[in-house]
Amino acid sequence: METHKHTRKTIVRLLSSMGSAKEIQQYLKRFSEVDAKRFAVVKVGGAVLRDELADLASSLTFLQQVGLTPIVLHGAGPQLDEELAAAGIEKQTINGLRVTSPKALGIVRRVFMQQNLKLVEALQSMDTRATAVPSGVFLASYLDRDTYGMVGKVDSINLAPIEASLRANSIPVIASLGETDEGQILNVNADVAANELVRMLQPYKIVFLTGTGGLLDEHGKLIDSINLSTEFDHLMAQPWINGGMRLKIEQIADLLADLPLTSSVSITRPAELAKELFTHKGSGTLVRR
Ligand code: X2W
Repeated sequence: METHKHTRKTIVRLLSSMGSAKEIQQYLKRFSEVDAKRFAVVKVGGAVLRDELADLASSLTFLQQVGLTPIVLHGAGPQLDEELAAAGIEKQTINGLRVTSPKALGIVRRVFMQQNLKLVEALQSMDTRATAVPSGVFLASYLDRDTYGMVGKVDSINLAPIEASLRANSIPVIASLGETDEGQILNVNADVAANELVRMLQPYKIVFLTGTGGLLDEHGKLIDSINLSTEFDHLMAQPWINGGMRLKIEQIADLLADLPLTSSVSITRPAELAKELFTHKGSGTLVRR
């Protein structure tokens, strides 16, 4: 009951932050004409699961209520930082990837499963159909065992669990765990996994939900849009672009280079997902090639 009230309130808030009814209808019509498998891939950072779970669940619920089923892929970075530190395992990353020992992998696996269920349960408590897909999607092999340990690179993608979920109009909630031919689970970076999924599905909408709600400039101000063809070199030369953001922009540039020219990537926050999808103005940062 409480959650229903919450949903209704959030939807009213979502709608009032959005554009005109005509504008929303236009987008709804366009999205409903897209093959269900190719509507949207939404990557959810671990920080969003920690800090904005209610907004996330409401926004995804709203999409289901208007007949759209996004494919959701999540990370668990901050939760892993916390649990690994609690186990006395020191954090080490190389090129933005977490070096993962066999002992750490046990924790990585458990934390991913917990976070996956947390989102699925938040959705189901709002009567939203969601399917837990904690592993089995990313067929992987060792990236470089000597350097990174139990970290995977994605070799191919098994769409079967995603398609089964979509056929039931249920939101597939996928964790970025990889699995080798031998059934060994590996730690895959969630941005990397999302990019591979996008390369394969070429969805209509590509959305990254982050704690910052977009890319921020040197003053912490949101950057509305980035046109990589004219701004990439200039952006990369800025001293205030930090490691994580640099990696993200580079990965998005690589991704967009593999997609049709008209593709773009949106980086926003859960409370503004509907605004991003259903208005001309959008929300967060829009990155184009
Ligand atoms: C990541 C997986 C989690 C992740 C890690 O261990 O942190 C590697 O780096 P976010 O919250 O989306 O950053 N894996 C190999 O990417 O989560």
